[in-house]
Parts: sequence; structure tokens; C-alpha cells
Amino acid sequence: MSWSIGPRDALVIVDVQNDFCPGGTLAVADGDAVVPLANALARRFPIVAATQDWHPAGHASFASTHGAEPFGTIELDYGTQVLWPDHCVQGSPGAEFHSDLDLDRVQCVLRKGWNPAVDSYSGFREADRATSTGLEGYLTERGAERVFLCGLALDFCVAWTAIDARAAGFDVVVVEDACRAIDLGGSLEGALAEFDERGIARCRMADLS
Ligand code: VGL
Ligand code: ZN
Repeated sequence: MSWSIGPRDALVIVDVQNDFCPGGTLAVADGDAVVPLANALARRFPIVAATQDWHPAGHASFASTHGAEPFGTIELDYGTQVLWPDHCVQGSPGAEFHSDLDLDRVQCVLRKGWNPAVDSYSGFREADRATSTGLEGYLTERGAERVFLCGLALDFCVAWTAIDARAAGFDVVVVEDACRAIDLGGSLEGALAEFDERGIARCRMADLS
């Protein structure tokens, strides 16, 4: 299948930040490999947004906040939360975009996870599943009808962003080779199954024209 990029197509670059790249506190294997691909994509889309994971110190998603070990889970008001190493702390170097990520064509930076009590894997809706981030409104006002996604991590923030983009009524295409996954307890397989179930398409860089 070949996908041709048109004026109603938006690219959302998800969480291409130092803490998700090798050397970061929540490094995704080979995470920095997505940087040149995200840059190449950004040059081809008329509408480009980027999400930035942006947590205050002591965030509810940090294992350290609960005196627990990372990668377990805890029950919060809004449901089950995976506990992560401290990452993307507001203002820290780990929260910055990868220094080779080209932001020249990024027209909107959407920060998420800023509420100390509520996580947000999704760029559209926080983990309470109720609080909107405003990204849907931004993309709609810009005239977007279809959303392409790339970035980190495929099985968490890319997946949740894709699912919520679809729920908002956008056509959604995940550019799979421009993503990398964490793959925690079957999360990658689960995300790919959700994509199929919800009509979220997957493509590769070479399929775009
Ligand atoms: C992410 C875990 C915690 C992601 C963000 O960007 O996929 N994963 N916060
Ligand atoms: Zn996070």
C-alpha cells in the first residue's frame, strides 16, 4: 500500500526526548534511530506537531514517588498505572528533545503529563481518560483529517496517541519504522492488536509518497 501525503495530513512526532534515547533514564532500545526519520517526515507534511513528556518532580507515574521499584504497577484514582523511573522532569536535560531533532517545521509542541497526579501517554487525552490536552482542537483548526505518527515509544505514547486520534475521528497511520518500542510484558503485541482492532493503519517510510 502506498500513501500519498496531502494538505489535510498532519504529522505528530511523539516524545523524541533525551530520556527515551540511549543514555536516558527510560531509554528505548535504538530510540535515537527515529530522529533522522522524524526529520525526513517533518519536511514532507504541511502540519507538524510534536508531543513532549513533561513531568514535575515527584510525579505520580514515578516509582520513586511511591518508594517502589520501576516497571511494577500501582492503582491510582483513574486506574492502573505503570511505575517508571524518573524521566522527562520539567526543565531537565532528559526532558529536552533530542538535539538532532529538527524543530524548524514543528508548529505545535504539546506538553503532557504536567499534572502531578495524572499521567498522559496520549497526546490527546490524559490517563484519567477525561482531561483533553487540546491537541484535537489544534489539529482540527489547522484542517487536519488524517494523522501520521512517529516517535517513542510505539507501545506506550505512540499507541495511546494513535488510539485517541482515531477516537477523535481522524484517520490514523503509524509509520512503524519511524518508531521504537519499550516492549514491557507483551505491550508491543498488545498495541499492534489494538491498531488492527480500531482501524489504525501502519505503514513504512518507503510507502509514503
Ligand atoms: C512514555 C512511559 C512513560 C512514552 C512516557 O513516551 O512512551 N512511556 N512516559
Ligand atoms: Zn512519562
